[in-house]
Amino acid sequence: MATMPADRSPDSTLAFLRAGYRFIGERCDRYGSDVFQTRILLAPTICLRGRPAATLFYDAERFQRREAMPLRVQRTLIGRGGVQGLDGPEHRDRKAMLMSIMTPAAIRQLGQLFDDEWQARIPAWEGAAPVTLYDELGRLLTRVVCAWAGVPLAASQVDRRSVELHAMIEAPAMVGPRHWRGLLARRRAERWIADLIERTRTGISPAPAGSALQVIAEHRDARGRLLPRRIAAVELLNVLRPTVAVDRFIVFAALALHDHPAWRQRVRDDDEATEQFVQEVRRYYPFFPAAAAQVRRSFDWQGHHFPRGRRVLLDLYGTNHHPALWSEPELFRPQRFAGRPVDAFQLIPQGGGDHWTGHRCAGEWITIDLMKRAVTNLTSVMRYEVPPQDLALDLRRMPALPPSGLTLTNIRRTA
Ligand code: HEM
Ligand code: MYR
Repeated sequence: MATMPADRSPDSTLAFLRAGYRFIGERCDRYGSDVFQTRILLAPTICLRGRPAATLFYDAERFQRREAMPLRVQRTLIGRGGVQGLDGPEHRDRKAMLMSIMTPAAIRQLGQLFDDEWQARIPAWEGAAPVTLYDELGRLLTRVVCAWAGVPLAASQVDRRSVELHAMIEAPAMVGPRHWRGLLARRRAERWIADLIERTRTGISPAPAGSALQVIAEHRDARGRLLPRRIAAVELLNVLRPTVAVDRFIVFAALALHDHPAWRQRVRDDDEATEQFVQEVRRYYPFFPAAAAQVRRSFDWQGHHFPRGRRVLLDLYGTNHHPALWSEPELFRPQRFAGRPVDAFQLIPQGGGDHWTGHRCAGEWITIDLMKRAVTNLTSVMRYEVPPQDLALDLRRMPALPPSGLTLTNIRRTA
């Protein structure tokens, strides 16, 4: 049995928080190995990156998700009792419920709402002083996803709910006030949505046919039982929160257009180029750093022992930047995706493997669709200038965002 390289320090949690997205990759480079062992939150943890590792990580015979996510991530970002922590038949059933929402027609409907709202906002932006794209998109996506999902949201509540959904996304890797804000936001948002589920079930607030609200409120498990309303709330928030989080990817897309202006012309009226551009944004920019699982039964892999119960982290960012998988991974080059099918274990910003049978992101198609529409709106529907500002991405901060939130000036509608 080979000895797995191991961090020497008794606990690397602080080092992880300090190093951010490069934590696993830096150590893999240093040890010359895509597998090493460390301690995070005091628990022994095996870190992995690369394509063979991703293929292993998504083998549900070997790994389970029960209790795999650190409690601090559950209490803020993903909630407790939701699909992310289920295994086996229970996971299949819950995942099928969520995937049933993601039909091509429903995705188109969400995209249409998004385009309509974006274009309706342009006059307000035209008149205004500098517009911060991140803030605008956060509120816009909150309104759009609630309307699409059948969740009533008064105009006066948009800011508040948008702040709550963002607080959950910003909290998991933070200590102090940012973390506490995420804890509080999750409690409030779960109460809001659990009440709505109750009112929907009793007929006080009927859900639009086919909406995410209806699907989740009325879902029955294999034994014919409705989901407990708090769990139904966690699942509906699993649709609302990450759709709002697409604002970060759209800011990254706008940043990429700014840094690589030749692509502004290429993506215009060219669906293939837009697709390549969006895939490269998802590969290149840092978002979800790592996925977590737990060894279900002991096994050996590539000469290394994986004992039962051991926590395992798969480096999503590091796999998307792996030098053996991507030529010049630190360059932004959308053309790398030209004429090449996307492999299920190589480009994994939203997890790898299969959407139905595994834990791959349920909202990946929504994400890609919204990003493509955003790129079209930014290049073919309006023009703008990007004044001097702090756009430096700090990879130590999870989740990352350019500090300015991307400020735009002189916005004009062009189409
Ligand atoms: C799971 C990333 C958008 C719903 C995941 C996972 C990642 C991820 C890394 C976990 C994969 C794993 O555990 O193996 C992202 C990123 C997004 C995004 C970076 C960009 C904003 C969305 C959207 C939705 C969504 C738009 C829904 C509308 C989910 C759900 C799961 C999930 C329900 C749990 C799947 C399961 O455990 O089976 N996402 N996601 N995500 N995502 Fe996303
Ligand atoms: C979602 O809302 O589910 C999708 C986007 C959230 C990404 C937030 C990433 C923050 C850092 C999480 C650390 C997890 C480490 C295992």
